Amino acid sequence: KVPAVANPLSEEPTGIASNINYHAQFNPHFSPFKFEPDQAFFATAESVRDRLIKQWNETFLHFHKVDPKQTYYLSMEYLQGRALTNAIGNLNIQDAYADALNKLGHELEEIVEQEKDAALGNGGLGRLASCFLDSMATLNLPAWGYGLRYKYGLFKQRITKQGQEEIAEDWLEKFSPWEVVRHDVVFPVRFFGRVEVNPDESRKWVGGEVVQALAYDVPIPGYKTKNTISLRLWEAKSCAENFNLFLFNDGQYESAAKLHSGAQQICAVLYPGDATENGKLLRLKQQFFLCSASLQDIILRFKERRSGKGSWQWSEFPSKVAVQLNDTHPTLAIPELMRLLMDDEGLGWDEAWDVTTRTIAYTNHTVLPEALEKWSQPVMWKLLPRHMEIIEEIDKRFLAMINASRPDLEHKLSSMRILDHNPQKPVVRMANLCVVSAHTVNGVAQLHSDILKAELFADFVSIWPTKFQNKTNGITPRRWLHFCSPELSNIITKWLKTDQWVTNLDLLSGLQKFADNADLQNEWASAKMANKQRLAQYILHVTGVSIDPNSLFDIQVKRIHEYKRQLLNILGAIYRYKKLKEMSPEQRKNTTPRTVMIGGKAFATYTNAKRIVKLVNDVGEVVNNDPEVNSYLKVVFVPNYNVSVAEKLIPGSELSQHISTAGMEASGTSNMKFALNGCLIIGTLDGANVEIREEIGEDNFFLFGARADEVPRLRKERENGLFKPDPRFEEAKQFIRSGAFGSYDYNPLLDSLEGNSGYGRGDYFLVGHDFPSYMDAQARIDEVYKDRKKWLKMSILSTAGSGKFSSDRTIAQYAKEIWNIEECRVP
Ligand code: DL6
Repeated sequence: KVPAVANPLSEEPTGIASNINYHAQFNPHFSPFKFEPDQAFFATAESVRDRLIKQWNETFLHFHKVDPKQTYYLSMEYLQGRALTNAIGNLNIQDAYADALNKLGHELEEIVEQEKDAALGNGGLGRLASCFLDSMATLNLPAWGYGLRYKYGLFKQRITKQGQEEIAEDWLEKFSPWEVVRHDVVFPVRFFGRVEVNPDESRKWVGGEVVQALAYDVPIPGYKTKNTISLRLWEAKSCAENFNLFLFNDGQYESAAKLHSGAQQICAVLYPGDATENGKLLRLKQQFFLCSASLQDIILRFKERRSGKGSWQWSEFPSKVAVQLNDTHPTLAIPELMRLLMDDEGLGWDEAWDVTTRTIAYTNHTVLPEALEKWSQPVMWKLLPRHMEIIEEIDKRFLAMINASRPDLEHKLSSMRILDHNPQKPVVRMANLCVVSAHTVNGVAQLHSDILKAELFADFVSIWPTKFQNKTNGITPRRWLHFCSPELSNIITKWLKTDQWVTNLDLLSGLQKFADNADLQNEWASAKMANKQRLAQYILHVTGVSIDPNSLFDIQVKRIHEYKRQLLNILGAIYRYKKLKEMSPEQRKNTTPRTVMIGGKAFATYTNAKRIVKLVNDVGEVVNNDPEVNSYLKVVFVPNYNVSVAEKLIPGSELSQHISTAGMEASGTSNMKFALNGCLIIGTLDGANVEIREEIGEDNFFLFGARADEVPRLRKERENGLFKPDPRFEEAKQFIRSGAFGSYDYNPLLDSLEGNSGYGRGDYFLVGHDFPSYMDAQARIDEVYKDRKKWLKMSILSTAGSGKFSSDRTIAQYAKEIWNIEECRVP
């Protein structure tokens, strides 16, 4: 009944419905005779994309005209998740879309569930990049993201009797309705080859393999603004000349297409396993591919925008371009920018170095030694010979600078240098290259930035004391409260008498004065209960386990890693189970019923992480099927944790665990999402927990565990045999060893918690040390939960104290204190 002739930009439900209908009938992806939910999703998304493209074009033209200084965020990861709810929410047309879909016989809630997550990232670092894009657009900043268009993003996790199984996740299986391929934006990217020296001493990188980088733009709309920025993702492709027709006609199909398939490998998967030499080479190729394509594009845009404005100088580049490196993964942007400026544009070293160092800034996201990238020098010489020359020169000049001006640091040079010439394993230290070359280096939470300055980069701080900053991470309040928990969002708007908090999160502090108000508490409780019921249905659907919405919902979701200590959580649950078993039925009635939910993916080759996944599942199997206690405790492993699962879990949570060994979690961002949603935190003084506790008040945070500054001493004491384990800890481990959770051999995992030192032993992550204070904090939680009013007050205060953790605040600080860019709003 809906006419197929559409005004693509109508905001009326009938006009929207006809635009959806138009896409369903006239785009060639599906048969026009069906309109099942998945077809409806694609048609709906395409109709939204029409609006985004218009806004994207207007934004691009406006930036082009104004020519402001623009930021380019280079990241190997973006965890975008689903886009539909976010897009129609930011465009403020959700209701009209819901009505339009009703006219077409569908429910918006059902349609949004059809979308696959775009999971082009592993965890916090990638999700942070996506939150940042949302804030850049919302703040009307001239800023773009650059990344790679992986065919297979983060793997799908399947749980079997053996534990975690990884399956390739084909998010492009049908296609992505959000991206726009730009056949006119293609750059050549070279690998291997050799360096030719010209008679005038200038150099040219020639030969080797050349692949094409093709741009795909994903429009990123800001909230209630026309500004729509770009996430430009590069795909690698080969050109027709690289296809050997002669060999193909000779039946040698693989040889004929060798260069083609080589190009396709580059963007085939997010983070290819790097245990083999081939895997390492591929990862390095990916990093360079991102850097080279992005910088060629940035330079071209700079020239285009400048050329309309009379004569210009290269020295103006840093006043028009800021490049932010998201961790060390895009470090090759440094030598690539140097190469492009010197070899292609003819600048001398000093001028190129001045431009590069005034353009590039670096964010560090980890102090874990194994995560600090080091690339083999021989591999780099082979793949990127010209870049290695440049890196050598940077290293040489750094050395000379220290020798000339800081002789007191000479004995530190072996660890400060960019090139580590260890004859067994010569490597390039990417973090050192970033610190030497970037104008600003920042950590991602105050504690983390302090640790960077006091430990990891202490010697560099003594040379460049003003180079180091802190930028505490943040999350977008749109996705992580306004859209994922509309009930709570409405209550907040009602009590604050404004919805301005969605873009000015500090306004949440206005809830503090109502924290004791019985009416607010009742509304709060019913919104939470509705979210818990929805979550319970989801858990039943994906695991078959029925959970009680009246129990305390206790959630830990994040990548599985020993330092994040999911093992501490499950050992606590095991101890709780054992005690419940020992209680009389009467005693059990006095306990606080709990549902412990743990979710997260383990890296495919990380054996202990996979053992932890298996253990959580095995414990759940026993506990959930034990009729004596299963109304007091359930343990659920939430499979395939990703952004859209998080959007269901977080609104329904009441307690969440952020329990890493102090000093090891750079920031954490899910802690912010949970606190914003009125969930109480049990946590250590680690990463952003420290600031969350300061903001929401220490009475509203369940603190336990060693502090970061105590950790080295505790490890030493342990090495010296001075650690005395708590009997509860011993009991929990012994219970597993007794076979209470099946016959799987958990001894290697438990052995990591035993002994005083040694590889895979010695409890490096201090689970044993922190166990008693963790259990005491858990006992306090059980007591407070019985006092409904107190719990609700704490929950309201958690939300009220979360204003600081908006990514709008973080990005505004980057814009002012690192990038020096200003708002450029589309009129
Ligand atoms: O800054 C985003 C995110 C932090 O919140 C996490 O604490 C931190 O672990 C993560 N870092 C990384 C880097 N690699 N490692 N490990 O993912 O960054």
